[in-house]
Amino acid sequence: MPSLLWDVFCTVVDNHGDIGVGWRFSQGLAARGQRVRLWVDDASALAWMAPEGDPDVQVRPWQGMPPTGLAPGDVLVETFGCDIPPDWVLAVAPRPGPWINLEYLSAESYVARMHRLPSPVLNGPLAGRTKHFFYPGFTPDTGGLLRETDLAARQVRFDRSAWLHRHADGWQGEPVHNLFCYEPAGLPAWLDRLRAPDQPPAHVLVAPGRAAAAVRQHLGPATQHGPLRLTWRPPCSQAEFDEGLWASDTNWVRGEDSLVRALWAGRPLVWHIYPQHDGAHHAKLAAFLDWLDAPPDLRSVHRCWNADTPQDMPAHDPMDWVATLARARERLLAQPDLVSQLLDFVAATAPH
Ligand code: TRH
Repeated sequence: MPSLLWDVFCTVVDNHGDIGVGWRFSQGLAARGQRVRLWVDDASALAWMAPEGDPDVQVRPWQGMPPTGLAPGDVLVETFGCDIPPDWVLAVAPRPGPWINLEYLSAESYVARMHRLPSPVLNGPLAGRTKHFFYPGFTPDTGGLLRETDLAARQVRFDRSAWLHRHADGWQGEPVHNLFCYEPAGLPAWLDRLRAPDQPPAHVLVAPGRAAAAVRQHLGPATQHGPLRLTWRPPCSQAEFDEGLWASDTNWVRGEDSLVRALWAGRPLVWHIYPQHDGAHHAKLAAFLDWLDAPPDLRSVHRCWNADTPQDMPAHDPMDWVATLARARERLLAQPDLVSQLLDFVAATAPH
């Protein structure tokens, strides 16, 4: 595929997933020889998420009126239905070309049905142009997941013990939980269980932001609580965030991007799904657990972790989930990644 200029649009709704996915996606394009303008309404999180930037990804402010005199781009990407105003479309893509609507990730069955469907614009200044839905997903009939070309090689080179000695304060070989969540109703009970005097030593790497605030609200700022040791993690780059997932025995992740990264880590994981007001996240979670072929105790733990009110978490040993997650990773590695699939799709739809 020749080097094209991609205009990727991203709105930060809340949390870090929108810009997190937008950045990984843009970098994935750049790694495959493409040039990207990433238009974002709030790029502040990139200061810690991607401090080194990327020479082939220009981060540009998406505010107000479009700048004049822009070089025309080749492909337009709207992430998560962020709805690019016509003025902007005409400024960056004066010639009609591929226009992709990159959607949210789900394991639900509608994804395969909707993936790649056209959505013609019927009215207004953009009438006659066509957007195409592009759905990430877990199965070969979807757009797949973001995955770097060198991911597996970096994982093989990774030195877990050295990483934990550097980043987990006072780590002495105890099992490590990586905690990146919202405010699960079951969090206080989970922490209380880990700190009970009869429990073996455990270490929790607490992600900054909402996870840290929720833990601090229950335990205060101290780092040692009986057998439980906490490390308050600072905000770090995506590369280091991923390494934390590779290093941990169990990854308690949330949202969209960290779930995918935990799947690549291939370690036991529990997902705190982004809650939607209409409760649609319950079906989304169930579909994911079905795809994962999750054993009953992993499903029960997910039910508790995602419940609106505290519920007793069943006895479980995350080590029992190792094979399930390893199999999931193998299945996913056998499928083409999202950026490669999108490049093929654009090559097939672009006017020749
Ligand atoms: O932050 P999130 O909860 O984002 C969510 C979800 O994507 C959700 O689907 C979306 O609708 C909502 O935002 C608006 O969780 P997520 O998706 O895992 O994104 C977190 C990103 O932050 C991910 O790219 C990893 C990155 N990160 C770092 O790079 N360093 C850090 O220190 C931390 C804590 C996160």
